[in-house]
Amino acid sequence: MTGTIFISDLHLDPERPEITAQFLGFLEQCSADTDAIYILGDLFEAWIGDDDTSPMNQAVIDGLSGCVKSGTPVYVMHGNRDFLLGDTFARQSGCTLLDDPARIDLYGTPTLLMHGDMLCTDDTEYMAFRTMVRDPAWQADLLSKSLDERRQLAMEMRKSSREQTGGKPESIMDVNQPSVDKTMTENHVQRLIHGHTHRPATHDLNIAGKPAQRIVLGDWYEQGSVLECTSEGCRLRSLALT
Ligand code: LP5
Ligand code: MN
Repeated sequence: MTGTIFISDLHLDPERPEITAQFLGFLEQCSADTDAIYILGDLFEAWIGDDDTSPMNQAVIDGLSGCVKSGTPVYVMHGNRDFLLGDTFARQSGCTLLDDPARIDLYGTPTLLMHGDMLCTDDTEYMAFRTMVRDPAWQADLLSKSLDERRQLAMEMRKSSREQTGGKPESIMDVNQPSVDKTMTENHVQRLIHGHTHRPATHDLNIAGKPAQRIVLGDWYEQGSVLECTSEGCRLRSLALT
């Protein structure tokens, strides 16, 4: 792998071991040519706390740690499924947790990285839910419950989310364009990279009177989705599942 790699929305789940295997194989391709890997949220289908040391979680932590030890920094942003990833995960995997949004210098181009959910401002019910679950006091209260209780709660939340998203128009679950414009303008960037919507594409925009780009990463349900950037530019490609 060459340059800087961006992925998101892998939704790793013990029920889909083939995706985890694909991801672990992908991490083994870290090499001296890989400058960094950025995982922009929803690496896991549901993360209920760093104390959940399931075999899948441990295998993923070991894979990430191998890549970091070989010299490639790996950055992880929270998604709406793994917002409970914490310091223990970061220490064990060697990954650096990133704020959302995070502004980086990508080979000379200021670039804003986000999971993407914050841009879906038309989805007012989700925005209210997000405010609740990102509250440190709410999180501390949840983390004080047993793993079994948290597992049960996560299942209920997933069920409720499936029911609600099934009834929402697709347009509500996409980014709100004025929110994109405002976020890019406020952060002084002409390039934004995010995931969450599972609609991989490169959108040409005009921000502050200048050409700009919004690059959307795809999910890893049917195939992988990888954005590779070098000093020459960025290439979004899909990765066939083996
Ligand atoms: O995730 P997805 O693709 O189905 O839809 C998202 C938004 N939904 C969510 C909710 C998550 O799926 C819930 C699962 C979290 C797993 C980890 C939990 C760990 C903590 C718990 C255990 C310790 O993010 C969905 C958006 C959609 O993306 C598109 O952007 O629309 O938003 C919703 O569905 C929100 C609903 O409208 C309202 C909230 C439903 C859940 C309410 C459960 C309340 C239970 C409270 C328990 C304390
Ligand atoms: Mn998401």
